[in-house]
Amino acid sequence: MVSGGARAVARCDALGVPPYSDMAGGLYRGYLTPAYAAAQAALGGWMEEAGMAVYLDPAANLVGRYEGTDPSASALLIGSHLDSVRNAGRYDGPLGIMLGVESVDALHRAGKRMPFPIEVIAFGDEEGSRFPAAMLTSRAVAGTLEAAALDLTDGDGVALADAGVDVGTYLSAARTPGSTLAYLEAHIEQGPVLEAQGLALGTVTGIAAQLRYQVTLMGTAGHAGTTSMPLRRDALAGAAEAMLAVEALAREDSSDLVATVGRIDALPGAANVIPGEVRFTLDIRSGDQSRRDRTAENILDAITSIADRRGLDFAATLVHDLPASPCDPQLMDLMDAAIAGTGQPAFRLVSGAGHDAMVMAALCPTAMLFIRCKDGISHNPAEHVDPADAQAALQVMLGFIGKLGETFVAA
Ligand code: HGY
Ligand code: MN
Ligand code: MN
Repeated sequence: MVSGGARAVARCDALGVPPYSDMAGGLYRGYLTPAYAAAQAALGGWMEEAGMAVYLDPAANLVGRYEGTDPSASALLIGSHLDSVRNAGRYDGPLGIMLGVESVDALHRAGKRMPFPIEVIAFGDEEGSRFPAAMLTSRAVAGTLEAAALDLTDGDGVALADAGVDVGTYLSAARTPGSTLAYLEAHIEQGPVLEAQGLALGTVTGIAAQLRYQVTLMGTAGHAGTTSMPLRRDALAGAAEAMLAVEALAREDSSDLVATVGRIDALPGAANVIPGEVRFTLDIRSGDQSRRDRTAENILDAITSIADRRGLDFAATLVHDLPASPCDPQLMDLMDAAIAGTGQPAFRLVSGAGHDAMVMAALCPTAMLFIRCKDGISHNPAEHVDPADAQAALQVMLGFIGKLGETFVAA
């Protein structure tokens, strides 16, 4: 018989191709796209088979609810995200959801109810790969999203309001404080630490602080053949210099600080036109928020100087500012104990990658379990997880849920 962990991996694989992907020959699943709807339909079926009542919340997150012995008790939420980056791996996000489904399936098959309901939540937008915002849907659930943040348009000019959600009721996805016992997220590590330690699993201590900007440099579009070099206001050449400054300033800091320009659009985008406008993303992270903010200021100052010297106009819009998010100390202890309970050594590590858990921390205590991935590769089709590691994670999640139940009854 296939283990629950192996089935979770197989389900992620099944969702890695059309119609669950918006691209042929690889995986891209954007928030509210046809592939997103298809993946929700498949997931809803799996949730029902696992004994859950399925519903869509006002932010188009799919939720499966498994009642506890006391339906009025606050719920344990288990989740991760269903969307992906472009040309993605198959496990970043979906694996945490599938392992949540498998956790409930195991309880259901054993005829077991916890003293609290369990809800498995598949968040819709974590990556920010369609609209220029990230963690939109967990921010809606955590109640930290403002109405103005819903004024979004994707790269094809489709407004969020026209993409299949009602922006008038979107914020009502917010859960009331106190209604959620805890949030548990299992996720591939997306880094090499566990593999280097020879460990399948680790308890996450916290998530690094993230800043994200959308940067615009404006020059003058002009004829590539007739505009002499001194007369040019080339926004793309300015952006190239700005990107090297980003890299140099991040390198100057020898801590965990990282800065990335991940996407660039040069307009009008023709071989014979000097680029008049360039837009690029800027992502800056560190476990130390003040270090992150200091470097961000230095980077923005450096780009301002480059723009001034080149006669370009410069604007940077803050997309998000996510504070460093420590996981709950008591839940970390429970996770360590659950790992030890399966005969594996407990091990703790920090997350440089962002997760919905960092947003959910505004609502309730959070816990994260990291699962080893091959060569630490993620955001890449080569992402790989050993089904045996996923099965080990499932055993730990069940141990964690059991221990949470004991704590709950004792409290
Ligand atoms: O950007 C991140 O860290 C996450 O993978 N969304
Ligand atoms: Mn990701
Ligand atoms: Mn992820």
